[in-house]
Amino acid sequence: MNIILLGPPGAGKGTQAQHLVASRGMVQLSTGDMLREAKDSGTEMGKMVADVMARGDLVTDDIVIGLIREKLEGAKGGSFIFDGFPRTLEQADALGQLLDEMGQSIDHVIELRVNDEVLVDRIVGRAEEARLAGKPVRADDNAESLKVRLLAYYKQTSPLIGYYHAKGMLTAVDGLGTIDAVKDEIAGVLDG
Ligand code: B4P
Repeated sequence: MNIILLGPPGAGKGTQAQHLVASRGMVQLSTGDMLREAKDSGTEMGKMVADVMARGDLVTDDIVIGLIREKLEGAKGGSFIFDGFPRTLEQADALGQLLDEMGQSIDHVIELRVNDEVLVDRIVGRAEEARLAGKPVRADDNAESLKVRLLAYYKQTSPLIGYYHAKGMLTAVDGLGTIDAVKDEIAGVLDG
């Protein structure tokens, strides 16, 4: 089973993906994690994307699609969770084609619905928690970058809701509940 977790920044895509990895042995493909890894290890590509990510803008489609292609080609099967990918219609088309070539498809697209006030609280809260624990704070976890991230979501990513709804793949889940409540709702969709 392959699924896409769709939703604005801080909706809980990464959080829920990790639960699915632990509970179902699925394989998490997070483009955010891949890009942060490239940035932290100082690769050429990492240097190119660092400013874009810190600002809160989307990285270009060709870079992100390239990362996913590489992961899928290197994978030895398994059930994939696409976490934070696709984020544009071009990425969605590319994913469809890549899976098609592998004889696979997307089974569920889960849209995590959370309002902007809660998103801001969560992201600012995560930055505060990291600061208190003496851990590094994500360069884009601040009020200014978050504004740009939300704009990018509404402008470039939210059209995917209609795109997948038209294909009959989309289920919206209330992302406002506790982490466990959201986890149960997602399990209901996958097992239902
Ligand atoms: P991502 O890494 O995908 O980050 P995100 O959207 O901000 O986070 P997510 O929704 O996973 O939230 P999380 O679970 O962490 O992207 C970062 C950047 O990378 C993008 O802005 C862009 O620049 C670039 N990028 C990534 N993919 C791209 C693509 N495909 N194309 C172009 N650019 C791309 O949760 C956040 C916080 O909320 C955590 O502290 C968590 O504990 C808390 N939380 C989660 N669920 C909760 C709940 N139910 N209740 C209370 N708290 C909760």
